[in-house]
Amino acid sequence: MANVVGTPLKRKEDPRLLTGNGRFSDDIQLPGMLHAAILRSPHAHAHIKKINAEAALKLPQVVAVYTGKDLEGKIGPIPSSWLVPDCNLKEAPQYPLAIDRVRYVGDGVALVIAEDRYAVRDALDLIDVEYEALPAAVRQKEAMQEGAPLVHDDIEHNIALHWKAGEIADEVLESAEVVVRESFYVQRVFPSPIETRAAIGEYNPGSGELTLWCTSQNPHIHRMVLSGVLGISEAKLRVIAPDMGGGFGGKIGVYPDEALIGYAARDLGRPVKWIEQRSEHFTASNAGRDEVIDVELYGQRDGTLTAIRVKNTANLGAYLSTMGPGVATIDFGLMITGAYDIPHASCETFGVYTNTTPTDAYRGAGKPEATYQIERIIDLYAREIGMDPVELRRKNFAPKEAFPYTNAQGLIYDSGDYEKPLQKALEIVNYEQLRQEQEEMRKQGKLIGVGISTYVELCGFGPSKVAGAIGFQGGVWENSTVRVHPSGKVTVYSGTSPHGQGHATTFGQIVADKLGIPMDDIELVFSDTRAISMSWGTYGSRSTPVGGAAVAIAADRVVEKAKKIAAHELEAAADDIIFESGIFQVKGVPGQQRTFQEIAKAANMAWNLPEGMEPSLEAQSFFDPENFVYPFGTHIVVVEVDKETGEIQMKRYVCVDDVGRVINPLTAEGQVHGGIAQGVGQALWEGAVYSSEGQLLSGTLMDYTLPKARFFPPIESSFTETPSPVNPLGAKGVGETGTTASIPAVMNAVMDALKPYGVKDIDMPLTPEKVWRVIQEGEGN
Ligand code: MCN
Repeated sequence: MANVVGTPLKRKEDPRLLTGNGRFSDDIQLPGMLHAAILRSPHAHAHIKKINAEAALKLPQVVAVYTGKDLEGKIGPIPSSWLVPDCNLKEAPQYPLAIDRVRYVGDGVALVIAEDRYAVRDALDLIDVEYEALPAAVRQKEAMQEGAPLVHDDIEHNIALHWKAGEIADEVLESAEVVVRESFYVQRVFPSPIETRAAIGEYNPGSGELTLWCTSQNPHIHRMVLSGVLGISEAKLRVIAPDMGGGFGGKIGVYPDEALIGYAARDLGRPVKWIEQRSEHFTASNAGRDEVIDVELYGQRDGTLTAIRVKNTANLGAYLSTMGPGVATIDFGLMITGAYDIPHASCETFGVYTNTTPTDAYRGAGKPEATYQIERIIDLYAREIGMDPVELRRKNFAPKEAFPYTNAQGLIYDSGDYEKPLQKALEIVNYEQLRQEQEEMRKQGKLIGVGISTYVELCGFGPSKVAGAIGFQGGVWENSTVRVHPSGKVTVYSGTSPHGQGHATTFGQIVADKLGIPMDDIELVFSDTRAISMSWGTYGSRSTPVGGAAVAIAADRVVEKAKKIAAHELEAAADDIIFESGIFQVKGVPGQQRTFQEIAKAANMAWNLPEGMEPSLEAQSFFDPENFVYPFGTHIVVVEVDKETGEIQMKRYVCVDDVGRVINPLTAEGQVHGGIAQGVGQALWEGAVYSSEGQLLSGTLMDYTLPKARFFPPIESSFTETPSPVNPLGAKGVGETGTTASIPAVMNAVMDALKPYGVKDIDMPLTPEKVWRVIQEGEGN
């Protein structure tokens, strides 16, 4: 079998999951297992005066109660993994349990361990904590003001970091004929995977090994960080990510909870399980976004854009999360020019501590925010100079001939042809006609809007030396082993850690093509630090361009060795062996051939190998890409706004994405759909609401609206293919493109619909109430 790359194969993982044979964290049952729960602070900011756990400890099933003081000196603080340089970064220590002060609603105060999961929750209620409430800093701009409550006493104005990139000369700004200014708020949202977080620890006192099953998108990062926090050798700490019901960035982070479970399992010598409650998830799991973005776009009346100046004030929450500091700085600030050849750019980011749950990467991590501000301000600029928003975009696109293209902030976009998906999307949606229809409808009093976003995003981080230079406390390479068994069946080990993306299928396709064997002969192994030496996990849409590339390289190495064995058996030179569709054949001599399976057997038996060749057929690769990859595309949304109710209905959603070579069009399209759902969710429905005291008012699924399938029109998705030169697959990531592109596309559509009312911006989410108010005000009511 060959040529399955590019074919829309159904996901190989689904039959197992759909028939209930998945093994998620809560399915894990170990003999003698105890259950854990974490008492969390109800205050956003308070001193802990006293903790009395006597009543809880009297419950017969309760085994232990730990407080922050009990653990002092025994477990280290949880470090951030992205120490962005040159920004005066101030990292406040985050201990696994608060010691004398809680800093957000949800901050851990005590860990309770009991024989069963009911007793453990009963025990939580019996712990008496005396707090002295303190004023809270909640919103970032207010938290920076003189006199605002300090989240950490020694960090002035709550400023965790102040980062700058790019400078613009005064003459450039002064020579602009047009300046458009706007302040956008990309609100805080919750990743909300179907499965909440979980951890199960098991300690073997004989071997001194600790095994931790946890909902991690990157088990090796968990192992690396937790080995330091728990003071255990990486060789004695095994981290396994079981099947996972999604992550969306929320399971990248190394959390206090996982450290606590590892600690308790070791301390008590019995397995301990912790499953996060849904309501707990809202306050104890990292949130996404929460950035106030002030933008100024400069240019000429003819639509030539000359400069963009951006200030981002980011709410980092009470502590620096694993990736948090990098999201609003590097990920955001280097992408502010988007797909446009704007020669001058500058970005300044303030990262601010507040008494709220920490924020971290959430699908897109910085890129949706960067894309939002540029795609929104470009629409406002088009409006200002009376130009069609498509024309303005076209006029300023980084031209196809300029690739690899260096943007104003110094990033080198690997490959691009922005006109291609734009043209295709315009044709699909029939843009000219759509605009005419819109005019007609407006005359009839109907509010139809057309929104466009021509995005580019950065993903598939690499190389590792760049990661080091930008303060990432890890590498960004990937690792794979392709092991061929005597029968010719194959096990592939990959360091990426899929949790819904379909790597077993996609990577299987890559190997099937390389080795010319059926998909069913290939098994994939992921997510276990004992099986895979080292890796950096799944996030930043890196698995295909980096992990998939590592798989392809390892498979190529297998073929290289197999060719030598075939040449030896066929008494030919290795260069004369052609390998096609699983058959090794001597060039020009039909019939002189060996199958892949025959060579697999020969390699493993080692009865007749070339002189000096080692037995077996197995290869490993470590791939460190030379650059990031930059997928791009065009999303066009048509909406209708109901004048009477402010409700928004999406009439059409057309997207044309270019993610380089598409490995599996079906799973890739699934990724686009999922990404769009989360982006549209941000634009229209989702949003964390905090009171001025720091209480989360949207902490249940009754108060926080997640997108539902029925809210969407059919998504008309297609691809163009502009290969990436930075990996052997020519592939770019697709996991986040839908989110990045859709937020401004939907907003632009609604703002276009509301154009008759002169409104330029409304804070997301665009709830019917907000939209209705704008219409009422516009109509002079
Ligand atoms: N793919 C393809 N061709 C390409 C690129 C990707 O066919 N050129 C397909 C493959 O099936 C691949 C999938 O798309 O398995 C995603 O690949 P990639 O873009 O490399 O992204 P990752 O696998 O690294 O996944 C991470 C990305 C991110 S950052 C978030 S957040 C996210 C997402 O994936 N979270 C998800 N998609 C998710 N999907 C599910 N179901 N659950 C999540 O938590």
